[in-house]
Amino acid sequence: MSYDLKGKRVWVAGHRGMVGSAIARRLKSESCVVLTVDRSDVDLKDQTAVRTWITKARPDAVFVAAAKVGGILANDTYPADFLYDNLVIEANVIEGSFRAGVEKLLFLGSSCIYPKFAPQPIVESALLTGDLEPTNEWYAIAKIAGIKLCQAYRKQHGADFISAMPTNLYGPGDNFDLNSSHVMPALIRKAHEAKTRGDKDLTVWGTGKPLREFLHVDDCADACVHLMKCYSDVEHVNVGSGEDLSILELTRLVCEVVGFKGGIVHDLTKPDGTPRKLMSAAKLRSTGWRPLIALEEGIRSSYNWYLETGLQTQRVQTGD
Ligand code: GFB
Repeated sequence: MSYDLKGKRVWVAGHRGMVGSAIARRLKSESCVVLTVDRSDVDLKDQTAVRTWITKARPDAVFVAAAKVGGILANDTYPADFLYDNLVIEANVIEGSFRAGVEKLLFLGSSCIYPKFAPQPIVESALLTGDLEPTNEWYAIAKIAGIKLCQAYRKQHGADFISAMPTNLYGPGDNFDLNSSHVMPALIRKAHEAKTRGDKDLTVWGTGKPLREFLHVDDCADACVHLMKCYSDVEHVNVGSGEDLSILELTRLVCEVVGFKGGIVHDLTKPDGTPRKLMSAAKLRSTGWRPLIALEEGIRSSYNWYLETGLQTQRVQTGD
């Protein structure tokens, strides 16, 4: 089964976000017409606005990369926003796409859809086999609903809607705000600031023992385009690197790349979250895809992006 993107009108919903912008960059080499719309023109939480826009824009294919995202603390602090916003955005985009006769749609979820204590590495069939991790169950429930919505349109109407579940992503366009970010950009910023100030220590949240898998967002975008072209089935597909490391090991690696030589201390008032969520990469690998960006190389390029672009944004936001 293959879907040719050549000459197609392809809507990247969420093109301002880290994942959406990476998909839009990746699509430049696909000879397709990339469609985007800014939030100021169409609020994806507004069903009428979404339906009207899709009818006019006539996309053939859609990547649903629009979502409210954040790290462990943001997820735990704003459960209503993470559940409601994500449910409404995905429902509007998926239903609107179906109504407008979209030929192919790829919905992006997250590795947090799996049970907190799922056997590792986590295979796709582990979905809905146990309780979720409480710090992000709201986001997880919304993402599970998105997978089910794609499956429901396939079952009821034969729509070719598929889902991809990326692991923890990082890269250009990441959020470096320490309260709402994921661990990778937080550590890059903390290590940079600690080095610049000449601090003795850098503080990591939690015990440092949780294990996490990381994938560069450009690899994720490449996997999504690959799946859009070659995958067409009910079950979602894990998108990961197939390798994980502890938060403490990650902290050491980031400090090495950034050049911070001080110590590491732990803030045990912050949550650890799920102990481990290494996803099985077997299904995606069996389709012939593999990641190209090694972790250290990815951290180095993310740090460079932070120095060249992220820091400027931060200065504008804080008025420094
Ligand atoms: O990336 P992160 O925020 O999210 O945190 P999750 C991963 C681990 O890093 C946790 C630790 O054990 C954190 O306690 N950590 C250490 C830190 N220092 C820091 C820090 O300075 N900032 C942050 N943010 N973490 C998210 C979910 O879970 O993963 C989302 O909440 C989503 O729903 C995303 O699924 C991919 O990996 O725990």
